[in-house]
Amino acid sequence: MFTGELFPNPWVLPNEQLGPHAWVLRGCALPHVAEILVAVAAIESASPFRHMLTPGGHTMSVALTNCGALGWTSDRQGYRYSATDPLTGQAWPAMPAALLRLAREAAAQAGFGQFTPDACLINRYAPGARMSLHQDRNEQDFSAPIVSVSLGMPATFLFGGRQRSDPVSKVTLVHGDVAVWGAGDRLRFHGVAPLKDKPHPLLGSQRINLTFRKAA
Ligand code: MD3
Ligand code: FE
Repeated sequence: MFTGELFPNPWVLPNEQLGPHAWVLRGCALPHVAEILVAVAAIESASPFRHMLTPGGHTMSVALTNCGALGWTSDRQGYRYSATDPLTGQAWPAMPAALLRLAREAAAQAGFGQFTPDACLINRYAPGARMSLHQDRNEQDFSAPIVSVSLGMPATFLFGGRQRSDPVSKVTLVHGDVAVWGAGDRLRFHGVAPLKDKPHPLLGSQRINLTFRKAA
C-alpha cells in the first residue's frame, strides 16, 4: 500500500513478505482505527470478552469475542465454530460493514480476490498474555485466506512452517498492521510471544487482534 506512493509515510515500516502467500501490510488499518474501535465497542457490549477454557482444561490467557455469522469457541469438548455465543445464548453480533470492507480490501491487496469472511474472532491481550504455536484448522475451506488486524501494543508474532518442529521466525506486528495468509501459507504454525507491557497511546496496556476467516 505504501510502496511507490507519491508521499510515502516514513513512520510506517515497509510491507513485508513472510511467505509466498503471506504478507504484512504495514499501517493498512490506520485510516480505519476509529471505526474499528467503535465497532469493537458495540460488539463487546453484546458479546463481552471472556477467557475460554481449552479442551485440556486450561484457561486461555487471551480474552476473546466474535462477530459475524459464526464465532470461534473453545471448551472442554473442543474447538469449533458456533452460530451462537455460549455466554449469552444469542447469535454473535453481525459483522459491521466497515470491518468486512477492510478485510476484503486487505485480502485483495495480498492477491486474494473475492474474500467473503463469515467469522471475525477478536482477541484481546493484556501484558503477559500469549498464544502458543498452533494451526488454524477449524475452518471448512483452507483455500480462503485469513486476514488479521493488529491494534494497540506491539506483539512478537511467531511464524513457523507446516510441521510443528519447523524453525520459527519472529516478526513484530504493531498498531495498524494487517497480515494476510493464504494458499500454501494458510496452514503454517504460528503464535504470539508473551506480550510486553509497552502502553500504547490510544489503547493503553492492551493489544486487540481481529482475525477474519471463512469458517463455513
Ligand atoms: C498464520 N491469532 O486467533 S493472528 C488466532 O495475533 C491467532 O491474535 C493471533 O493466531 C493473534 O488463531 C495471530 C495472525 C494469524 C492468523 C491466522 C494464521 C496468522 C496465521 C493462519 C495461518 C498462518
Ligand atoms: Fe491462529
